Amino acid sequence: MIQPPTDAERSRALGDLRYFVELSRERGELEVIEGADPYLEMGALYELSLRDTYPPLLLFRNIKGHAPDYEVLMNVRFSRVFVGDLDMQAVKDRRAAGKWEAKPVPPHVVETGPICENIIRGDDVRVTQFPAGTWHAGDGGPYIGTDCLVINKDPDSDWTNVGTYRVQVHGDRELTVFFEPGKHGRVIRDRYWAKGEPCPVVVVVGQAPALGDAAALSSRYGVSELESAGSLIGRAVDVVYGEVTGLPIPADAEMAFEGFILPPDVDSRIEGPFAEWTGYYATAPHKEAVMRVDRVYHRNAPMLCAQPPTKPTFPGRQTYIGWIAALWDAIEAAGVPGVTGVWKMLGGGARFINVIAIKQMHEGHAKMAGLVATGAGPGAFLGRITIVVDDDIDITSNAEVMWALATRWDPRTQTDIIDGCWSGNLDPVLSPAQRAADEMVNSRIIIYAVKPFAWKDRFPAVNTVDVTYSREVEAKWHDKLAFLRDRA
Ligand SMILES: Cc1cc2nc3c(=O)[nH]c(=O)nc-3n(C[C@H](O)[C@H](O)[C@H](O)COP(=O)(O)O)c2cc1C
Ligand SMILES: [Mn+2]
Repeated sequence: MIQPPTDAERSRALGDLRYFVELSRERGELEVIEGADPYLEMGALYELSLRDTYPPLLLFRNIKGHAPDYEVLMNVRFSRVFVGDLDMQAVKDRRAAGKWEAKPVPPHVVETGPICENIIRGDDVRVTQFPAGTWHAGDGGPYIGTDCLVINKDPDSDWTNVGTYRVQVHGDRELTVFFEPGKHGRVIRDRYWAKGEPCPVVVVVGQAPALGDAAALSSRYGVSELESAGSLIGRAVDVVYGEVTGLPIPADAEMAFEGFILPPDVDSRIEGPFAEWTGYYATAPHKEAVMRVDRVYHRNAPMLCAQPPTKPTFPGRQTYIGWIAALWDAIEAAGVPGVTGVWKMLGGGARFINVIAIKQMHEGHAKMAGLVATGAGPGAFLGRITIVVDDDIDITSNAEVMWALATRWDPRTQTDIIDGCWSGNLDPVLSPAQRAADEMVNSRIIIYAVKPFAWKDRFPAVNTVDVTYSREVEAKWHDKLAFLRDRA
């Protein structure tokens, strides 16, 4: 198996998309694809690539119907260089390196940068000249923003937010941005609308991987993800100010659209449907306010990042190290002791199934962990199931977690069900009536699959060979037995 990149390589790559591509090429993890069709074919190839746990970086060139040097780059967020190893150690390393909200690095303003190599203004703007995939057959149109940054600024403070929200193409100067209720970009947009003003906004497509990472994580309200990204890469992110909005734009980004989200009564389009990460088309096509594009900035031969959702069961999609680290940080920050691991179970994507391992220290300890995880910022949105287990369970293994459920959980006495929790349009189980009433909440379950504290020392002993003895025996027999020798 190919080794993960060195720390130095990785940290440089996270701050520099073009180096990221070069490094992946050197490591044999880049697949260049010539002549694919952005209508369905690119999406199908992408989904095929997710059969691997570490999918290759896909670089599409000579995309059908587009100028040859407008390229699309996929799988940045799932690639080996980005995720490192998919194990608990990766989460621990990420936490140790992270704490990025605690030591933000403000961006550094520069006069110009590669993003200014081409600036297209006003009526010359033609968004449709750039390749945007129609990723799945049921989609309502092409989406140029999937692995993107949406930047807007609170009108009443200095807070500049950066989030990843999907962006659909409707015309040469018309996009829509889909924010779920409660997401920061939406809270900010609505403040402009409340004043009767359009919301200034920048959409970046193609950015340093650390920026994409920070944009997709649930940073705290009021925290700028530009500063979090600076902390992640250990230096300030260079930004230029947009000509019409004054918003910061990463100076080495590949492409940026700048303009305004008009109040919905001025111009709206039908957004969606769109194949979502839950594995469904749950959000009904609906009216979404138009973002009118006044400027396009792009580098020469831009590489547009894309990462459309797929069903969360593909092996190549199980890469949520940053999200897991953020949840663990939040649980500890709330004062829960003895947490030995946090994980997201296969099949639940980055949100649905939280697993927390604890070394039980007192009565009610498991409850603390479960309740906090269910309500914490990085766990609350669509965190439908939280499972608390003892520290002897390997929570990176679905089978081990299911074993804990099967053997340590009494459904009636070791379960909490909590109503009225944060959900969104994407949630497949929201009923038509709830959607009609804009009732975006539903229940959560917390499963305490732990040995009951009061008699945990009398709980039946676990059936297993002692680890140290097992290693001794393995060493003794290794060369004689094929099933030991040929083990990967
Ligand atoms: C590839 C990708 C696409 C996403 N698309 C959306 C989206 O369309 N709408 C949305 O509300 N959140 C979307 N998210 C999740 C948000 O990026 C995430 O909740 C983030 O925390 C939002 O930033 P905020 O906390 O500043 O609001 C997406 C995440 C990823 C990784
Ligand atoms: Mn935010």
